[in-house]
Amino acid sequence: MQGKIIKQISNDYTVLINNEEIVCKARGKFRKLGITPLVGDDVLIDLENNYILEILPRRNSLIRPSIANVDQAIIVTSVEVPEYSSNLLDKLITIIEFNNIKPIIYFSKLDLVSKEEKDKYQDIMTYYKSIGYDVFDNYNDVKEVIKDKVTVLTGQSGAGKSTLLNHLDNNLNIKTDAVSYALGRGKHTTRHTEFLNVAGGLIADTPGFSALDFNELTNTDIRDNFIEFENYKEYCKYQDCMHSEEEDCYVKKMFLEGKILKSRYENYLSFIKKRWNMKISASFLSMKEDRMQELDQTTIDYLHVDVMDGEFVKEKSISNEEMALKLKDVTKPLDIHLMVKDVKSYIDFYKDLNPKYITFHYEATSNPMEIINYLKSLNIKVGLAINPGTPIDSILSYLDQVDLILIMSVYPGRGGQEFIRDTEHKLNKLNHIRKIIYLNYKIEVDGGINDKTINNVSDADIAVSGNYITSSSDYQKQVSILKGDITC
Ligand SMILES: Nc1nc2c(ncn2[C@@H]2O[C@H](COP(=O)(O)OP(=O)(O)OP(=O)(O)O)[C@@H](O)[C@H]2O)c(=O)[nH]1
Ligand SMILES: [Mg+2]
Repeated sequence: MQGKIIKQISNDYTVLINNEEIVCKARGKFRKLGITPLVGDDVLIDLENNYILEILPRRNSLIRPSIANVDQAIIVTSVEVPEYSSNLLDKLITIIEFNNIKPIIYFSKLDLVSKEEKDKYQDIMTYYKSIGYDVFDNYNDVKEVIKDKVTVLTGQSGAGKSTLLNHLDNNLNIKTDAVSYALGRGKHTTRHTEFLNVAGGLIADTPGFSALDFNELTNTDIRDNFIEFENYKEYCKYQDCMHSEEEDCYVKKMFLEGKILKSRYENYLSFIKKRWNMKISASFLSMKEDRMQELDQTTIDYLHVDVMDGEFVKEKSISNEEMALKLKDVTKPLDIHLMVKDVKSYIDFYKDLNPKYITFHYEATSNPMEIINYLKSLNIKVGLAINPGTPIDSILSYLDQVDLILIMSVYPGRGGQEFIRDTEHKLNKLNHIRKIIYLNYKIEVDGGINDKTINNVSDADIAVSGNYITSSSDYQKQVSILKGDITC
C-alpha cells in the first residue's frame, strides 16, 4: 500500500493512506543503508506489521528542517527576539533554492519595532520582491500562496512559525512560547515535524534551529543560487567569475552602484570566503632561475616538493640528490609529494630531509596500508593522494589512518592544465565526512590553483600553488593574494 509520511515523532512515522492515519516503524534496512525516512516521503507500507517497506524517489528534500517533496518553503524571519539576521535569511534562501524548492519570505514581529525601523525593513522587503521572491508580513496574504501547495515552514526558533500557523487556522492551537535566552539560544517549542491541512493546502510546522550549515553546497553552488546574479553574470569578464575579486566583475559593479542589497552581497562574500585560514604550499617545479631563498622567505606555509619518477607519471623530476641539494638551506616545512611507483625506496631517501608530510598516491600501490604503517613507524605525517579520476569512495577505509588527503585538481605530471571543477565536490565531501565522523585529516588540493580558482577550494586546508607564484617577479604578492591578505 502506498501512503505519505505526514508526521514523525522519534521512530514513529504517521503515514496517511486513503485518509487514514497509520503509525509505522521504519525497517532496519534503512538504518543499515544510512537512509532516514522523512516527513513528506511517499512510502510503501506493509499493512500487516505497520512497517515502511520502501521510500519512493524524492522530488526534493531538505536536511534542516528535514522534509521531502515540498513545493515551497516559507522562511519565517523575525525582526526582533530573535533579532533580524540577514545572514541566516540569505543562507536559507540559498539552500532552499539549491534544493529546487521555492523560497517565500515572511517577516514576523514588525509590530515590535519603531516606525523608522519598520521603514528599513520595508526597503529590505522591497529588494527581495524586486529580485523575484514572494515576501509577506501579513498572514492573510500568506493564505493565498499555500492553497493547493505543499509547504514547509522554516526559520529560527522563536521566529513565529507556529504562531503563523495558528493565525492561518484559528482551530489549530499549536503550542507557542516566548523565546528563552537562558542558554544563549532560543529554546525549541515545536519538537517534531508534522503536515497539517491549512487553508486548502498541506503545510508543515517544523522545529526551529539556532545554527545552520551549508553542508554539501560548494562555493559555485552558493554563487549560482544568488538569483539576482543571473541577470548580471553574462557581463562579467570571466565566464566562471566568482564575483569577488576578479577584474571587470559586473555583479560587483552592480553592488557598488547600489543595485544589489548591501547585506546580500556581503553575506555572499562571507559565504564563499572561508579563506582566512588557507595554508599555502608552494611548488617550485616550474621555477626558472634559482630563487629558492626568495620563495622560502615569503609567508608560504610549506614547500611542496614534487617528485616524479617517469614511471607513475610520464615526467621525471631532477635526481633525488639534486633535489636534496636544492632544499639544503630552506627553512619552511617540507610537504613531499611522491608521484612514483616504487614508493618505499623514495621514502627511504626523503625521510632524511626531515619532512613534515610525505604523500604517496593511492593509485601507485596495491597495499596502501603497508606504506601508511611504514611512514608512521618513521614518525612522518602520512599523506594519501588521489588522481582526478579516482573517487573519494575508494579511499574511505584509509581516512582514519592518515594525516592528510591530497586531491589532485589536474592530472599529475603534466604542466599547464586547467583546474578540474569536479574537484570542488571531492573537497566538499571530504570536509563533510571529516565533520560528521570527527576525523582530523587535513585536506590539500594541488593543480591549477591561482587567484581565481582559490575561491573554489575553500573546503581545503592547504592549497598547492606553483606556476601562479613562481611565474611572477613578486612571489610575496602572489602568496598574499592566495591567502586573501590583499586583493589583486
Ligand atoms: N509581537 C509578536 N510576537 C510574535 C509574533 N510571532 C510570534 N510571536 C511570539 O514569539 C514567540 C515564539 O513564537 P513561536 O510561534 O512559538 O515560534 P516558533 O518559530 O514556532 O519557534 P520553535 O517552535 O521553537 O521553532 C511566541 O511568544 C509568540 O507569541 C509577532 O508577529 N509579533
Ligand atoms: Mg514552533
